[in-house]
Amino acid sequence: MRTLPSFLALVALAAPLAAVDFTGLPAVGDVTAVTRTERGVNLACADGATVQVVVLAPDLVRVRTLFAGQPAAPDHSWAVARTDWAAAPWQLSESPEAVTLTTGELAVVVQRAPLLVEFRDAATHRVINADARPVMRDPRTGRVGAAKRLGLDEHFYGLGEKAARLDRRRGEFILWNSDTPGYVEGTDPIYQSIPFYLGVEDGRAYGLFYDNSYRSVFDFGHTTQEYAGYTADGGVLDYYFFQGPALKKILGRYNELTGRMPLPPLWALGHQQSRYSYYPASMAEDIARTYQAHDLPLDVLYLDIHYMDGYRVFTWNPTRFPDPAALTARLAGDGIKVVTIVDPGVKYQPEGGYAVFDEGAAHDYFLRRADGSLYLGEVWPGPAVFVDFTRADARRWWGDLHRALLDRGVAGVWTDMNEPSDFRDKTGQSQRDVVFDDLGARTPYPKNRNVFALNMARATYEGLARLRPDRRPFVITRAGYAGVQRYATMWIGDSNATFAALALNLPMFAALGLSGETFVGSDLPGFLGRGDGELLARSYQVATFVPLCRNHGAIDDYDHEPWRYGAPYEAIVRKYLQLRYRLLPFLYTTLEEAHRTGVPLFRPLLLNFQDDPTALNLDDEFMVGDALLAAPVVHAGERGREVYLPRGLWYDFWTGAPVLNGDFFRTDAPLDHLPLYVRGGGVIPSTEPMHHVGEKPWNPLRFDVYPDDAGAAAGSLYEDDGLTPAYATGAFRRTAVACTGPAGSTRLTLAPPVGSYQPGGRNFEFILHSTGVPHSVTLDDQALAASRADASGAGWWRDETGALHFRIADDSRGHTLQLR
Ligand code: MIG
Repeated sequence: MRTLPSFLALVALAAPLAAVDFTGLPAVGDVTAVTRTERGVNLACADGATVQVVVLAPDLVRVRTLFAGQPAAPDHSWAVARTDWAAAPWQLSESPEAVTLTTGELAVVVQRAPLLVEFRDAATHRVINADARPVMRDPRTGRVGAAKRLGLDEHFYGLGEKAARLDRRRGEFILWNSDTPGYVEGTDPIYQSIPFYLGVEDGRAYGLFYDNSYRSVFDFGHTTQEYAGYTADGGVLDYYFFQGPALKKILGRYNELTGRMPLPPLWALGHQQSRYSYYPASMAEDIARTYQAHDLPLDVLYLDIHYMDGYRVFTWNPTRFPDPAALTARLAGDGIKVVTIVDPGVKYQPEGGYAVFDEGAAHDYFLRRADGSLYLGEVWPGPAVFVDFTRADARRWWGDLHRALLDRGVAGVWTDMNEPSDFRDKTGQSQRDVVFDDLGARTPYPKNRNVFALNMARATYEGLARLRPDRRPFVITRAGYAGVQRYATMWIGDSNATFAALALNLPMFAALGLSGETFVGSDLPGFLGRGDGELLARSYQVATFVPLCRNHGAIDDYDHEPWRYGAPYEAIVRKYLQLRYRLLPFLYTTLEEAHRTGVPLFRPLLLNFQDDPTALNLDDEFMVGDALLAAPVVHAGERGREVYLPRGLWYDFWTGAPVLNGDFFRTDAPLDHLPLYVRGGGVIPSTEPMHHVGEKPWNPLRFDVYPDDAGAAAGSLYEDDGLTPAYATGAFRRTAVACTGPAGSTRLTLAPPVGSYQPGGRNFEFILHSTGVPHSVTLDDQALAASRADASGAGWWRDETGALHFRIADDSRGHTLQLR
């Protein structure tokens, strides 16, 4: 028996190569001439190729190779959101051996023969990253390749959605959007393709974005220790190099290049319930009512494919949902929003009677094969056609079709199956001859599959924004490519309801955050299978801090709603959902930071503690923003675990007790307990729990202040109307809170709020953790009276944990509390 697995492994090795393979890929020729351009150089090569080096910013350089004989293609990318970069000063110097471009931060040294590009730190001249070989292209197949030198202790992150550990070192990954239900760690590829990665060595980071949507392979020292290799099955070799050394800085630039996540409606952070599928309408209402009866918060209810008439997109099944507008209105009365699924496959109905097919066919919006025949796939409605989302007119038409949903009160759209999946052949092999318009260039399927979902999400997002300009669109997608964050939030597809899958959630969410996608989530407690109450409880403990918190389950599985597992488990879910709603001010503030800076909400420790080697591959803890650290239990039967806290002062979130660390320690974690810590120096805004977002105003608004070992802390609160795009034009409010030490003369300052949004009258409550009892407290130099928690008006008191509370009215002004 023992020989069987290794025999299978041998068979697997003999299977078609997944490995990065440079055979048959000739290298670009040596540099023969250098031409200065406005923003860089064009390097003419002996074989007729041109390598363009373009300085976009002091820390961002694009390297684009136009190989000899490569068909000219327009300089266009569906991923890139920004092409107008302010001029960044740079200098050119040439020697017989090399051409060097120097910016404020980078020296790009191009060796002439062979042509090798090296990125150095402009100040220290240290090599950050360098070609191991010249770039390559096979003129016969069009495959392109690149190889970068591999540092002995270099670690790799990113590539978006991968069912793998956080650190990609020694791994090898394929980018080819694929419908892979029930995937496990190691299944590759899965739904999304983000060809962006980060390299980190000795605490310093750089980023590389290979903007090519063809099927590609990334090899981080899997095949050889010589290089980190990259190949793509066609297209351009066009990459962007990001200089750090700070990871957060790189993410900021990546966010600028590929576009920011717009803020979703605040209710997107609420708890969501889905099932494949809720029908008829009365069942959806029963679920909503049961939520209320069980005192469990709920913001969103999903309708999966059975709401449609024969799986025809943009229709309603008249028997199951005779009056969808009445349904959404009744649910809205309880604060519950409805999100409906929309699949890309349009039922092929040439006999007429289905307007979506008729209109699409009349305008010739559906994809065709090279021989001119319609591309017919097989999905839920049976034979189906697919829209060419590379066409602006088709996107606009598709976007407008959402009127059939919005007019009936639907609040958001869930786009599924957009790899695109086709039951006849999920690999895409037999679709290779499908042609996309692609801005008139008429490019083949292999270039377009990975951007299909991106363009569909764009059509959906822009449609919702157009049809309902006073509301922020909410779009959720399964597949995607770089830049998808501009249009959609995502979930990680058909995960298993197992502890192994729960453990895998953590590196998956962390890697997505390191790849530009902050609004991520997974089905609770896993899509396939039901799991048990223990899995449910542990899943919700993680999901408390995951942007998309959605319970969902497959058609043939037992019910997944929180009350189906028994009262003790339901109570745990309630506890954590209440915590989530309490922390909405913190979660929303952190989400807005992600929107603005590209630094994700859900973070691997590495992102906040880049210099800490222990954080390099820590897969079972995560941080929320830079203040909270969660060490969830993700294994069955465990009632305790090892926790690592980086150096510094931390606090136990539940008790407020200080924990001084820089090491691993063991902690108890009974089933209802999530080990949760606050970094000293952090400020956490929170409010009262509620049943849905917007049930009541955030009053009181609490700021839990956790001083660091010098007595200092700082943080802020971001608010806006949570619903409209007005935030983008200044209708927000930012409130900064700071604490300065030392103990004995602590001062808390509330800065005057910034921004035009007016939240209305309310109280602020500051909770200062870990300090002695003051003799006196002044508010703006006037004595602040001692008071009690259950009293009203301004005052201060001490609670049973020893924390000090200070209550003041929010009068839209700055204030200072001085303790002595
Ligand atoms: O697997 O629409 O990932 O969330 O419930 C079948 C039915 C197609 C896949 C999605 C899943 C959804 C299901 N869909």
